[in-house]
Amino acid sequence: MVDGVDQWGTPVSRFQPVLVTIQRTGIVVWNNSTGLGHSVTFAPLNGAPTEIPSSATGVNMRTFNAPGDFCFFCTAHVAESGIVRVQ
Ligand SMILES: [Cu+2]
Repeated sequence: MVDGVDQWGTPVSRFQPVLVTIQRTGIVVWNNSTGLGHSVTFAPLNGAPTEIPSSATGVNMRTFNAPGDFCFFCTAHVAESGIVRVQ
Protein backbone atom coordinates (compact mmCIF):
# COMPACT_ATOMS: atom_id res chain seq x y z
CA MET A 1 0.00 0.00 0.00
CA VAL A 2 1.53 3.30 -1.06
CA ASP A 3 0.43 6.93 -0.86
CA GLY A 4 -0.29 9.08 -3.88
CA VAL A 5 -2.67 11.74 -5.13
CA ASP A 6 -5.56 11.53 -7.54
CA GLN A 7 -6.14 13.85 -10.50
CA TRP A 8 -7.57 16.50 -8.14
CA GLY A 9 -4.65 16.38 -5.74
CA THR A 10 -6.57 14.48 -3.08
CA PRO A 11 -4.40 12.06 -1.10
CA VAL A 12 -5.19 8.45 -1.92
CA SER A 13 -3.56 5.12 -1.35
CA ARG A 14 -3.22 2.22 -3.74
CA PHE A 15 -1.95 -1.32 -3.85
CA GLN A 16 1.36 -1.65 -5.62
CA PRO A 17 1.89 -3.62 -7.74
CA VAL A 18 -1.72 -4.00 -8.84
CA LEU A 19 -1.02 -7.46 -10.28
CA VAL A 20 1.35 -9.98 -8.73
CA THR A 21 1.96 -13.42 -10.24
CA ILE A 22 3.14 -16.31 -8.07
CA GLN A 23 3.38 -20.08 -8.16
CA ARG A 24 1.00 -22.28 -6.19
CA THR A 25 1.82 -22.41 -2.46
CA GLY A 26 3.43 -18.97 -2.83
CA ILE A 27 3.11 -16.28 -0.21
CA VAL A 28 2.15 -12.64 -0.80
CA VAL A 29 3.05 -9.96 1.75
CA TRP A 30 1.03 -6.76 2.18
CA ASN A 31 2.77 -3.86 3.88
CA ASN A 32 0.68 -0.90 4.98
CA SER A 33 2.78 2.04 6.13
CA THR A 34 0.27 4.74 5.19
CA GLY A 35 -1.15 5.28 8.69
CA LEU A 36 -4.64 4.87 7.21
CA GLY A 37 -6.84 1.85 7.75
CA HIS A 38 -6.97 -0.46 4.74
CA SER A 39 -8.25 -4.00 4.45
CA VAL A 40 -7.36 -6.70 1.94
CA THR A 41 -10.70 -8.32 1.18
CA PHE A 42 -10.86 -11.09 -1.42
CA ALA A 43 -13.70 -11.70 -3.84
CA PRO A 44 -15.46 -14.98 -3.02
CA LEU A 45 -13.64 -17.69 -4.95
CA ASN A 46 -12.59 -21.21 -4.01
CA GLY A 47 -9.08 -21.04 -2.63
CA ALA A 48 -9.21 -17.37 -1.70
CA PRO A 49 -7.44 -16.70 1.61
CA THR A 50 -9.06 -15.08 4.60
CA GLU A 51 -9.45 -11.32 4.71
CA ILE A 52 -6.76 -9.10 6.20
CA PRO A 53 -8.85 -6.86 8.47
CA SER A 54 -8.50 -3.09 8.23
CA SER A 55 -5.47 -1.78 10.06
CA ALA A 56 -3.55 1.49 9.86
CA THR A 57 -0.13 -0.12 9.87
CA GLY A 58 1.49 -3.49 9.67
CA VAL A 59 2.72 -6.35 7.56
CA ASN A 60 0.46 -9.30 6.78
CA MET A 61 0.88 -12.31 4.55
CA ARG A 62 -1.32 -14.93 2.96
CA THR A 63 -0.51 -18.25 1.29
CA PHE A 64 -2.20 -19.23 -1.97
CA ASN A 65 -2.66 -22.97 -2.46
CA ALA A 66 -4.98 -22.99 -5.46
CA PRO A 67 -4.47 -21.63 -8.97
CA GLY A 68 -6.58 -18.72 -10.18
CA ASP A 69 -6.94 -14.96 -10.30
CA PHE A 70 -7.76 -13.74 -6.81
CA CYS A 71 -9.13 -10.21 -6.89
CA PHE A 72 -9.00 -8.13 -3.74
CA PHE A 73 -10.01 -4.67 -2.64
CA CYS A 74 -10.14 -2.42 0.41
CA THR A 75 -13.57 -2.25 2.02
CA ALA A 76 -13.04 1.37 3.10
CA HIS A 77 -11.88 2.57 -0.32
CA VAL A 78 -13.31 0.42 -3.08
CA ALA A 79 -11.13 2.07 -5.75
CA GLU A 80 -8.13 0.36 -4.13
CA SER A 81 -7.89 -3.08 -5.69
CA GLY A 82 -5.48 -5.65 -7.02
CA ILE A 83 -5.09 -9.19 -8.28
CA VAL A 84 -2.98 -12.13 -7.14
CA ARG A 85 -2.47 -14.50 -10.08
CA VAL A 86 -1.57 -18.00 -8.90
CA GLN A 87 -0.18 -20.32 -11.60
CU1 LIG B 1 -8.10 1.53 1.75
